[in-house]
Amino acid sequence: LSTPAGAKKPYYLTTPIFYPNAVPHIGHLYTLVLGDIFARYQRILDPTRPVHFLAGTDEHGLKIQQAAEKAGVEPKSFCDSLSGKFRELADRARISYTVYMRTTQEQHKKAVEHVWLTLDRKGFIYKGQYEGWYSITDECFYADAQVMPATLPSSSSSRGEKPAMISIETSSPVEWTTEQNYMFRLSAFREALEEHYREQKTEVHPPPYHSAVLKMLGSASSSTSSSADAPEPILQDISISRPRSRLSWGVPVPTDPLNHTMYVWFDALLVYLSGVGYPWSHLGPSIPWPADLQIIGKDILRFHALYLPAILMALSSPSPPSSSPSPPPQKLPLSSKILSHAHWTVSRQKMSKSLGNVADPLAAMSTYGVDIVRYYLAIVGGRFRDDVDWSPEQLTKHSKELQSLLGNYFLRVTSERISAVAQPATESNASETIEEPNPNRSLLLSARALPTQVQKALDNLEVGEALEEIIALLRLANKTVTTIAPWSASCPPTNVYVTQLVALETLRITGICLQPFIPDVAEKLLDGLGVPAGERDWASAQSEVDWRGRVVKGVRLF
Ligand code: ME8
Repeated sequence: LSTPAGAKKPYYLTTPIFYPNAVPHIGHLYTLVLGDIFARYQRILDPTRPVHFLAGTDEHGLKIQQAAEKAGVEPKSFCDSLSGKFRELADRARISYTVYMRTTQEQHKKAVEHVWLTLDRKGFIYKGQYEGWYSITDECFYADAQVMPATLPSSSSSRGEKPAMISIETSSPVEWTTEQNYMFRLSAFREALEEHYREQKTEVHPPPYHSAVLKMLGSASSSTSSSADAPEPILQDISISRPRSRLSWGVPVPTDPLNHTMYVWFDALLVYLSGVGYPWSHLGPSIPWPADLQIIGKDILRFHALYLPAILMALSSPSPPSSSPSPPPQKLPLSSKILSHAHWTVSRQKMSKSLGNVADPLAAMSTYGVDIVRYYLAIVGGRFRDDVDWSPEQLTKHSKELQSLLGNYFLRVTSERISAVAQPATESNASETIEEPNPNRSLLLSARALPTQVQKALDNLEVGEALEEIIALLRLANKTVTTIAPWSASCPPTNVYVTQLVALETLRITGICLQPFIPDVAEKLLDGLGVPAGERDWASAQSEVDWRGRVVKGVRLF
């Protein structure tokens, strides 16, 4: 089936946009690397399909306003400098984003105003009294059941009248807040959302997070939930503005700009639309919407799995009959997949500036190399289910293993000694020249199976599994060459030749599959093997190559 280039809906993936209230840490790099793995994978899986990859910074809200105040700088210039640090991190780590969106950009504010006015016209916004425990750190309200008393360090517990309270989940301090705010009718979407997730129309991965979403929706589905579980509060309407007296740093509410500023999360979630040109006149093949994959940390699952989808549903719903004639609503489908990952800790604790345990991603990349850090984050953090601890010892262990299995192997099988013995046999390629029984045959079969296995793992969003498959093949390759010992005088020349061909073929396939994870090393490897630029896609990994006449140059990969 030949579809002309450009006629396919682009693949669209997103990472969260980070708060530029402090310098980035290793957790931010981790999410970016995961995004980059999928972006690069999609590009080589189907080189004719454009990939849009959004990253950026979330620059409004009380947290930024206060951080800027503390630094004695205007919020915008405060954000300019810190947003730059996030972008620098992404560039240094070779994150192949295509859009770097900042919520202070005009394009974003225009889109957000459009959404507000549309929702208002459709009756999904009303003014109401809102009370709850507000955390500035987390930029959200908590219910009574979600907070507990705590003793806070003196600097942050200066208010005498109430005991200090913190969020049970994040330990962030919260304050009792009562306000007249604009509210969004989130509760109107509970049933539709429940049905949507029950039918797996959006898949939240890994599955425990899918169940968590259903639980947030009050669905009694999960077989694990027992009557002893505390009842989850069902979906309530959310406050989507703040009085301007308290929050001035944000997008003014277009219907009440002097008195109200939009709640930072309302504005932030819409970046996924504004970043790819919303509002569109219609959804066509060149528009990337809906997102194919949204990668987030587990801390912001509720916002991505409930709030954004409800806003999209509201935008897609018809206008009330009483309102003035308006165009038919544009259907805005929900994202296909959400990948929610666990967190990185340092010394088993949440990273925090006050604890002084923040792992610096730029320093790590300078010390160990960009691809080594990417590899470590992906292989150790590739299962997403449990929190993982940042450990330089583990990093070194994984780095050594990769260098030995890939780097040393490459140098071994391209060494002059082997190449000198290896004579082009009359037969045309590796698979034809192998005689049974020969460990080369099983290595070649395993190598040929690799792209399908890696593809299966990545299509299932199992990054760790994909890398494990690659490492398992490299282990087998190393074992095979050690067993055959082509460098020994007793190894017959044909066997030396076949061993080298199979090794080169194994490296070529591995190199193609490794491109999403460690792009620089993979490039050096493929360059060394003389693989042309047009033969580095997934389909090429699955086809055979005639090595005759190719010039292979063993180079240091690390
Ligand atoms: O929440 N381990 O921004 P944020 C792994 N602006 N990942 C981590 C992490 C850790 N310890 N800490 C942070 C916000 N992350 C909002 C998002 S989206 C419309 C708005 C990653 O700067 C992870 O992806 O607090 C997490 O969800 C995100 O950074 C939160 O970044």
